[in-house]
Amino acid sequence: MPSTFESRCRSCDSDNLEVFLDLGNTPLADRLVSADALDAPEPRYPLKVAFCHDCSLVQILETVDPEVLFTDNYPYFSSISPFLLQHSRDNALDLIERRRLDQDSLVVELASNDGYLLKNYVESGITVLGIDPADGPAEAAERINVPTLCDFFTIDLARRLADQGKLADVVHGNNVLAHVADTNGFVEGIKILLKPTGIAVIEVPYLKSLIDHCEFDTIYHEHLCYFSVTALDKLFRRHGLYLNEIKHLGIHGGSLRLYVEPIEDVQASVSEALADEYALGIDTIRYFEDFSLRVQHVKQSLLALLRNLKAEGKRIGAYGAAAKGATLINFIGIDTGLIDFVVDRNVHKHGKRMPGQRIPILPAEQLIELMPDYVLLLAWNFADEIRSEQNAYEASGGQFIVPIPEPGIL
Ligand code: JHZ
Repeated sequence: MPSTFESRCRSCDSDNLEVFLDLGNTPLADRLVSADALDAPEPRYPLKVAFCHDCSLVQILETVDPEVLFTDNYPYFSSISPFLLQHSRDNALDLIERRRLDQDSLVVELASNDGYLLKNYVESGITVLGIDPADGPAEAAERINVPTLCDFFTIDLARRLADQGKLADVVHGNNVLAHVADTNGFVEGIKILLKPTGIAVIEVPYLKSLIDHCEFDTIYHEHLCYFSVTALDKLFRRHGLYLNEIKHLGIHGGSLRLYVEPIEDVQASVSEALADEYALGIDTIRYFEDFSLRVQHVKQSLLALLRNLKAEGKRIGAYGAAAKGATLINFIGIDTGLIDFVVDRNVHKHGKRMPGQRIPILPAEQLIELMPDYVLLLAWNFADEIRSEQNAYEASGGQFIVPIPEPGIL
């Protein structure tokens, strides 16, 4: 499977990159292994994380072909999480009010997945267009009346839409900016697609949260970039777009919602975040220098915890066949000798196995029947939601283990 090594910054094209974390060679995090592929070898790709000394962007150096990553059998369906659905609905309702959107407005979402966000606009009679290259989620969106173009968003597609008079009042892009190989092309495409009075509302996991909480498992080949406000501000300005406002969100271990417009009107939320990041030194390699050691510490202490429990004869399962779970188990070396199975609510994942370690994935309802002594929370970002769904498991004496920021029993 094709991949390319990048020696230049994905944002500013500098060659002044410095690697500060090497997670080894890992399999693709969302390439779950189906029963008929158990004998086939799984390709692995280097996972090295670098800092750009010129524009501060943190990024991985390997680009795996997006066709391989996101088209056939992409198993991620946003609508699995009620929390994410509510979070998205609140976002849409807020924008309908703030921007006074009506029947004449157009809202476009890049990476619209199964229509989890746009359906809220459809409900209000607002015209929408979803764009997503993954056929399974795109078909699911069509089934709930969210018109979806099954394609990658590129400058060319933005031009075609603009030529057809399809200019957007709002462009959404949640958890997609980090996923695109042509970072500048994607941002330029947003500029082309937006009305001069339009706004792009984009969510990205926040680099500061990743570093502070040691969320190294959120690093995998789908995520090419890891954003600070400092790096984002530079990226948007290069394309005549302005990061005017940000909100800090708890979702996905700590994210930013970015409000980006063709007109400059920078609010205090942005200037304060830039000042905070400068004070922390996020624009220098020093900020990242001890990260690799901290990651090694999590690896050793989680392995020790799981091995000790096994030595006591305990049975251990896991919850959440998440992409981040694939990084965690493969980097740490958690295999079927330690974890018997992973449960998950997503039916598209059942019957498959986790990449690399080949741990079987079962329906979430089976947890209470199988009743392992401990469950490693691979989807630790949804800990509250999962614990409330599985309260019978805890009530029956089961215990959850969190892997990060410090491995421990809840
Ligand atoms: P989840 C995803 O990563 C995908 P992942 C993507 N790469 C991205 O950018 C990030 O999010 C931000 C399941 N689950 O969403 C669903 C339950 O079973 O944290 C998922 O398989 N029961 C685009 O895959 C997994 O857990 C539940 O109650 O690392 C969670 O994966 C809930 C809430 C989830 O992200």
